[in-house]
Amino acid sequence: MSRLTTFARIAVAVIAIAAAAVFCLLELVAKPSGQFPNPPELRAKHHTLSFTLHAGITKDGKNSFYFDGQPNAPTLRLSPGDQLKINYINELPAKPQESCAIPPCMDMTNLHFHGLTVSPDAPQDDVLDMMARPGQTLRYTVQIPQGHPPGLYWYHTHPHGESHRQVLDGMSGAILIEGIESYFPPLVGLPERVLVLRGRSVVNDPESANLKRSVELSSDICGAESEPTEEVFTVNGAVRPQIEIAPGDRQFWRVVNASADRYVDLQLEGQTFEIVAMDGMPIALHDPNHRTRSAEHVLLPPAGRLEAIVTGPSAGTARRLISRCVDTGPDGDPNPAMVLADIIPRSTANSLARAAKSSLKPEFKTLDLVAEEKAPPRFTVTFTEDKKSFYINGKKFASDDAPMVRAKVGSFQHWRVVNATGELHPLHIHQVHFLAYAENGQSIAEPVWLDTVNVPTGGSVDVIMDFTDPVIRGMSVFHCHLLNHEDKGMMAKILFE
Ligand SMILES: [Cu+2]
Repeated sequence: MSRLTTFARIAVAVIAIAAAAVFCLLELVAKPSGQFPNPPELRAKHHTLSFTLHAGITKDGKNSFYFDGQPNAPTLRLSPGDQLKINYINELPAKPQESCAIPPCMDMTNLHFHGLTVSPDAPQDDVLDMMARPGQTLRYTVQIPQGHPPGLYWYHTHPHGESHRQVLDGMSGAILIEGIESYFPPLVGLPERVLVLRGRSVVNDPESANLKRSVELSSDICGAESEPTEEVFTVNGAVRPQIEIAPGDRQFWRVVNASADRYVDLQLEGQTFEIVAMDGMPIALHDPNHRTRSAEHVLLPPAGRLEAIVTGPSAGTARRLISRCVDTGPDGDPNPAMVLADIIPRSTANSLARAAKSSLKPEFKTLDLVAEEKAPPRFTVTFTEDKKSFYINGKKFASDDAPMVRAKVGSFQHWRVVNATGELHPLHIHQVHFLAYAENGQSIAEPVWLDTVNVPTGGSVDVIMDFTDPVIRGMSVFHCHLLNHEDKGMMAKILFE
């Protein structure tokens, strides 16, 4: 600071005051202490949510989003029809302090709005041409369509070659498109929890042994794992926090698996999830007669989201929120069972926001896709890998690639995704959702609309892509959402035309 001129000091003060003013305007909701809080939130006002987000380095040398001077990523609340404006300033060092999947690291960064059906062209959800080098700023203006489904989405960085490191370090946050209670009115009045699950690397962490012990659930070998686990899960940044819910109380939980490369098989011990939405898509939207589904546990691949009603366990019973063991295959990374949080039987009265009644008019889409399901696939995605690289249809991604596939806007298309490797891979496609209806050639009992789907080892998944919305026109991508694999080539371009 001693080298700052008086002018620079004044400028810093003016910027700080301006930032504080913006901060107040945006109504950052801090929750009372003593209860496990939701992440801070920003709400759109007058149909616009506008703020500045920084990329920087934390005290311990990790990449991080900074909002309002704090290493934090606010939850963004918008309604269909709103505009999201983000000034994203890259203040990462020109000389990277960490290693990344494809050296040398460049500390480039950008934003992806995962799952949103918005334009893939700049200044919207463009991960190909919008890229900030250290010192540069990106200005996003993302128009949320009027008819956008309400639900949980998320934002994270997406620079090819460096995505894994940045997302593993925690560069991610939740996006809520408001109005889900219009599809399931019993949500009105329920306390809402936003739970952002991230992986935290314990490699080179002096606390590694303690951290691993604190979340350990079973000493059994999980699947084919042969190496020690390298990550523990955090919930809203905390390792094994305590989450309050009074016995018998119902809460609406909105959970995103924001880890870079770890699966979550989510279970609340002794309880059932009443599933309202998956990957931001209300179950009711396509199935008005069966507005929820129930499940003991739910597999969330990296990037997957679950929105569900949970009920507080009876008093005196210790309950935990856990991830069950996920066998990622003989070539996969260890993904052992882990405790995510302890459930405390205590009232949350007044400490959590409650869903208000929505004025959104639900639009139901009961589609008959049987003919397309029975038709042969119009495109097949095959995942392969060798010791160094990862491929889609034998091709390793390069930024100057032509599109691998072109899709006419206005159609539903049967795609098959084949996993010809010895480990799991989750397929994600930008801009659109798809109906996953068959696994390994067998019909799925309850087909589900997703934007990220797990593809079993040596197996396949059949999906119906929804390319009907004209807003998606432009160059987009699909890729494996184990971001280490995406960085090492498992991505391809698609032109929506
Ligand atoms: Cu993969």
